[in-house]
Amino acid sequence: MSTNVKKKEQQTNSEPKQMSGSSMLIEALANEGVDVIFGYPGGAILPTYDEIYKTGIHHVLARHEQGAIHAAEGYARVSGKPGVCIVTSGPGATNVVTGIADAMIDSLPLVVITGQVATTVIGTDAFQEADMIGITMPITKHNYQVRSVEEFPRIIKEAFHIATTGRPGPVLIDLPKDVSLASGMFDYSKEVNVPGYQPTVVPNRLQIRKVVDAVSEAKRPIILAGAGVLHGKASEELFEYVEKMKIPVVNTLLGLGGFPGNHELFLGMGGMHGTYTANMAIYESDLLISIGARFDDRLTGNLAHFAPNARVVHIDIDPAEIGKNIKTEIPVVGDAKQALKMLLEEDGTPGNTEEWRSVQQERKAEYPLWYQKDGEVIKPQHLIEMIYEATNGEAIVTTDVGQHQMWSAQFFTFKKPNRWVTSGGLGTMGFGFPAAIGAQFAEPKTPVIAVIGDAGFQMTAQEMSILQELNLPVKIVIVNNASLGMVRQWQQLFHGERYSNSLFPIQPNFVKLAEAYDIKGMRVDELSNLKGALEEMLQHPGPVLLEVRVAKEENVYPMIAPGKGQHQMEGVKPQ
Ligand SMILES: Cc1ncc(C[n+]2csc(CCOP(=O)(O)OP(=O)(O)O)c2C)c(N)n1
Ligand SMILES: [Mg+2]
Repeated sequence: MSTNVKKKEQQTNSEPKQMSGSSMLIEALANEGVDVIFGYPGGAILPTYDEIYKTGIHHVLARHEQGAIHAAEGYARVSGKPGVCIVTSGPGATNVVTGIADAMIDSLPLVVITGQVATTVIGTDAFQEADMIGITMPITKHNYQVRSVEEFPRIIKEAFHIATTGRPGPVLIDLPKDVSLASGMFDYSKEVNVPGYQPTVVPNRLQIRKVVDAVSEAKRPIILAGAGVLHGKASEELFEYVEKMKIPVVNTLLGLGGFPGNHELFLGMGGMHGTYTANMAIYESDLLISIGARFDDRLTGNLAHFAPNARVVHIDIDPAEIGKNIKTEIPVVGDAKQALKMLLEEDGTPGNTEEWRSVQQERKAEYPLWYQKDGEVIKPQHLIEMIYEATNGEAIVTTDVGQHQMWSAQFFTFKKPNRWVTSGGLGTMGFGFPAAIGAQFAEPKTPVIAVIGDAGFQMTAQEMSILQELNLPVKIVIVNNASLGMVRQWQQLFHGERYSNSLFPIQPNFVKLAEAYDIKGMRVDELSNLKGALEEMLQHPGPVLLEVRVAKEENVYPMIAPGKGQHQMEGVKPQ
């Protein structure tokens, strides 16, 4: 990756010394090993931006604060390190609220610094004042307002600790302008001690033994692997455990890549648009081992029909998840990696699952994901398969929200961890493109493809400025179905084909839009030209926007309709 921004050597100096609040922040970021921050300046945060100017710390200027925070999320998801975002008070801060909520529900470690008006005027409706502590209380893992410069180093230390340990999440630091200007002693301790916050990492051995016994008794076991496997860096242990115990695996949407998608025992994604094999396996299982998943409603469908005959093991670092949606027989509170290591140590024996596994193999062969090809019309599913082929499945894929997201989850086979970046819990349109920018910073050498809907792209398209400025080689593929495809699908199926505000008779010229930012723009509308276009896109050293006009009325199948159970999938077609 070649960028026009030069990064100064970061100094990590923890000798106590006198300095301003804003200098403390930059020093602390260097101490935390932060190599890039995403942000946007403004009045209340100006002292910090002055320090950014003086120190040359690597700052990426977004063109809307929402772009900055989604980039920080994409960076965090791919690198496993905390994403850092700095914005000003008032509108700058409220513009990052969606991203904070997104990071909270998808457990992404972020440290978000918002400028604030001076402590002397807080609460007076001062210019650009917004109560960020009140606003973000329910959507942050923790938040702080710095009331004096003396407490600032401790707060920064704690913020990074809280964001990255236990179940990761976003931590907000609200920094009043006078505090950032005040001078105090900077002593960046290596120790951190937050009373009342001691996440349980190592599971209880007795609970692990109960899992071992349950596995040896089970005839129809299944592992449901969620994002916790990725956050806990537990993919290798999961692989080893599955190979040893021969238990089939289902991934959640956010868990994709935590187990190789091309493995014999992988049954696909579960849930609303998952595979028939995966959902039926959960439905028929006698033992369901959930690792780092949270049984969200898009996964479970109607709870009354969810895994009705299964004993449930729930392994999660967050005790609040256990029993939240599903009755759990064997709770295991702890880190996914630790839990799997302990399960491997216990040396348990698998039950007799041969028949169960052969049922899964037959179903996989009989009910694959399918779509109908249609001459020169490009089917979106086919497009995703072709992106997979053109990149040998080695790319990082980010998506927005909608049909293209589900097709990407279905038709791109994720073989490795941290190659899949999507807004799962909040379902945030506008996420995918800026997240790709953050992903590219996390992995400069890996191709990053942002697969985005024609509507969602328009929510954060201004971030093409970052690609232009830094010559960042992100490839944008717009899956253009000239509609809010997922909304259109639901209106077709559940609202009597009344397409209220979901079709676009007129659209921007996406190619010209890219060209306005000096980005190579391409358009394809015939299948025979698609392969060549994808190759041209991938070979181009800089950023590219490729608009692909796809079949407009294609729907995502199979599907569990709202209120239905996992065994009631529609659009399942035997091969
Ligand atoms: C910020 C936001 N607003 C509204 C929605 C509701 N919504 C979900 S999918 C969707 C349509 C997305 O259209 P597009 O980006 O073109 O993707 P497609 O479904 O066509 O692939 C909408 C409006 C949302 N998820 N996020
Ligand atoms: Mg669309």
